[in-house]
Amino acid sequence: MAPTLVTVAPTGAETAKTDAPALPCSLDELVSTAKACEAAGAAVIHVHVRDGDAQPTLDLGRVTAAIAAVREATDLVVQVSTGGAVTDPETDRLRVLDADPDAASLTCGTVNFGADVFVNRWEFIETLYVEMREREIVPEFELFDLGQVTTMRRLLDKHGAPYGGHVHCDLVMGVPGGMPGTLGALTACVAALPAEATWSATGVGRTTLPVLLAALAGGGHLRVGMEDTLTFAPGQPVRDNAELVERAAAFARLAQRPPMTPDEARAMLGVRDRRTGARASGTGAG
Ligand code: KMH
Ligand code: ZN
Repeated sequence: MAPTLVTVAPTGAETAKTDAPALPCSLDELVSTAKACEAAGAAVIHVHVRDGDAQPTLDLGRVTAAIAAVREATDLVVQVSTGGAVTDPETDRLRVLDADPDAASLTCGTVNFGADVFVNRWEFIETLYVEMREREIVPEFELFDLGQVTTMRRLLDKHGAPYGGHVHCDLVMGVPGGMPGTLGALTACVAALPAEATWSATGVGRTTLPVLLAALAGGGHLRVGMEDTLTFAPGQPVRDNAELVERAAAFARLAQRPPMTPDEARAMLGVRDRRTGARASGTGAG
């Protein structure tokens, strides 16, 4: 059985620091979270950056510093969010690719997002995709409903394979406005993916555990983190991101599909190794 890729999404753009004090917002908090989550079994980190007031930002200097700091402190594959916050303009969302991440998220359609709308026009999806390939950045297709699977396939048909030659998707389930976090929805999406694609699934809020268990059962990979879940159990706030990664890793071991290492994730995803020195030669533990 293939090992399990565990991605951590530690921060997101929606939650206020005041509502979840454990949310990593400063650079120091992001780096210590990344280290703890790597030790707990994560191989990829999905990064949203906050400013000095803990507000979401796509400021290129901050994003570049965050990516460099996580890369310096861990071996994790560093995936930047191009989704940002629902209010972010396309120009800012595109510019984060200049921060030289290993990978970047790429949402394949517009979706209602609670009371907001997460806008992803076809032309913008194409631009992000082509620009990622020119920069040798591996996309992770973020798919919030079945129609976005179709759009991803249209993109691949029109523009060819992504950098690295491998297609990896994250099915984001349970967003109010997107697909529900149900076995039926998961099965429909997985059946519609290209045969050679790999996929993970993310259940937002109370769909976290059912989606996690269904993904493991279905041969998929896992994304967890405080971007998606703030409650560990009914009435019990999440302690920190590492607690969510530890639980995901424990379920993966139970399923006899233990967490893969960051280097195994690089190989599976086709990521170009941007680490330098000891880390690049695989001796950079710690
Ligand atoms: N914050 C959401 C509006 C992504 O990171 O690519 C979009 C999002 C997806 O989180
Ligand atoms: Zn995100």
